[in-house]
Amino acid sequence: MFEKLKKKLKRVVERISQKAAPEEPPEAPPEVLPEIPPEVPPKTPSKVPPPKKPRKALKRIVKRIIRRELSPTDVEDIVWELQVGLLESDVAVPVADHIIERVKAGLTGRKLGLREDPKKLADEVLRQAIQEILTTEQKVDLLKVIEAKRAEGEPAVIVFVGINGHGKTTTIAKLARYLIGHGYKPVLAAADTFRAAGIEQLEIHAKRVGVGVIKQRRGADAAAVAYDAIAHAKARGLDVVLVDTAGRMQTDLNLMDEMRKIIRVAKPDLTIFVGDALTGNDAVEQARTFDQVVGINGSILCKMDADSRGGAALSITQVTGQPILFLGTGQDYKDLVEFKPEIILNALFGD
Ligand SMILES: Nc1nc2c(ncn2[C@@H]2O[C@H](COP(=O)(O)OP(=O)(O)O)[C@@H](O)[C@H]2O)c(=O)[nH]1
Ligand SMILES: [Mg+2]
Repeated sequence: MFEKLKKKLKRVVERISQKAAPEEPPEAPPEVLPEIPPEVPPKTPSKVPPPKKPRKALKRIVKRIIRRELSPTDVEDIVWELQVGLLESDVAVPVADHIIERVKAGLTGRKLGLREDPKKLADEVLRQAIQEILTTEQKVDLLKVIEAKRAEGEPAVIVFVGINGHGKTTTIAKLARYLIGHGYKPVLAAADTFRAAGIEQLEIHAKRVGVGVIKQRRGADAAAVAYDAIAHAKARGLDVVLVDTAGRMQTDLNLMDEMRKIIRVAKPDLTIFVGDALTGNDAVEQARTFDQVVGINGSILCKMDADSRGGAALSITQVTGQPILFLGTGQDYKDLVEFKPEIILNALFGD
């Protein structure tokens, strides 16, 4: 995960370390020994204290070694390299700018003591900036949402939106398995009625993880399928309805109308965007579009196992203002991890 971005950040850390490292003291001039004239009787030791000048000079050098301050030029230099690295990794421009501002603020005027490790300082400043952009005020706890609905005797309804082929159906199956593992009873709604394959794929996954599917024929009204599934869950006392939807390009106006209708009818407790991390900033733009049209409460990013650039993961939280809930880390149903900023930070700064 994030191999390329990790390499780039490592270079930035090295650059900071070099700039923040204490300067070597200037080489001392070769010692010139005064020639002692022969046969001169040794002088009696003088009581005059040694001249002050050399001591002062020595003090200045030591001070320079101990306190090497990063100049604005040093910082600009470092930040330039960081900016290039982030943009090459497909981090969204406003997010890259934010990281850079924080790094600038963290480095400018910083003085390093002799015993301080400049690499540690560099790591800390970068880590903190990235942690910030991965954290939202908005917190979403999926299990808590389900619990709260269960307390009301209602199923929690979760609608998944996103572009086809990016991992929505697989992720829904992974989540069903996850919820069953946590003692809940989910049911899936095959509201991707646009393609016959859409319904079949969901059924295949559902069978494998052992969860029921509510479906209608191909071309049926997607909102009606979601409605049926909710009614079914209520009648059977199930806890969660996971609604799969069609995902043509986000610019498709019919699709967006269909999404709005599903949301109006299903009144979901959560609407989750599922994106493909490999598409980088495109995934972030899709999330933003879905957010504008139907409002999302969070994202799930798939294919993290294959993503070497990290741009989507670093950008999506800030751009949408909504948290990442899970990461898809492989094609198996168990390959779903609850999101924590540390996962990203460890991938980027771990050994
Ligand atoms: N490597 C990897 N592949 C994934 C992941 N999630 C989904 N996929 C694959 O992405 C492809 C499309 O997934 P699918 O769920 O059908 O996408 P949908 O069209 O959005 O419903 C499938 O081949 C999945 O196995 C993931 O986290 N890692
Ligand atoms: Mg699908």
